[in-house]
Amino acid sequence: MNNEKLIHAIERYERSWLLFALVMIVVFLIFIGYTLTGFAFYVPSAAERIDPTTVRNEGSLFANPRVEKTGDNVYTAYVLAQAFTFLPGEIRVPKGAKVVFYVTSPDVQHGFHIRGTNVNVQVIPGEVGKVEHTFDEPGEYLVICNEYCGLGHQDMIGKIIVEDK
Ligand SMILES: [Cu+2]
Repeated sequence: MNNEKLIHAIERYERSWLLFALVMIVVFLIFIGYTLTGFAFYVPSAAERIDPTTVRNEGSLFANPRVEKTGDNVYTAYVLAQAFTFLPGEIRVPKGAKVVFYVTSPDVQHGFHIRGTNVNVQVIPGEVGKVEHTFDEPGEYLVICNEYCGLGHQDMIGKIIVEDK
């Protein structure tokens, strides 16, 4: 093989790899787009900033951690993730309800993961994290802190009860 032929052969080889990489990128983009539309994909967002030192004071959105009905089959939960509990410790909603969670921390960083769902938010003091989920299956869901927050971290567990009615 003379030099020129060899260079052409390499170019062809390179070109096929480039093409393969491009096809894979397109395939990945299609998969991501598909999950965005088909799997109740929800990106947690920072809803607003809040002063973590006064978040428990009267007048604050989180002074009284709670879940309330805010629409037709829509519930809004104001959750305080603190060392080492979630408030409210138990949230009750009916089956099929969409629950909008606002979560914040008065102390250190925590995690808010609802087992068996794709809800998984980092809870940062000073920020209100917003995430939503529709509970189609009745049952008990555990809320787990999955960001290390101190000695009680492994016991930081909450509960969501989805009632069948
Ligand atoms: Cu925690």
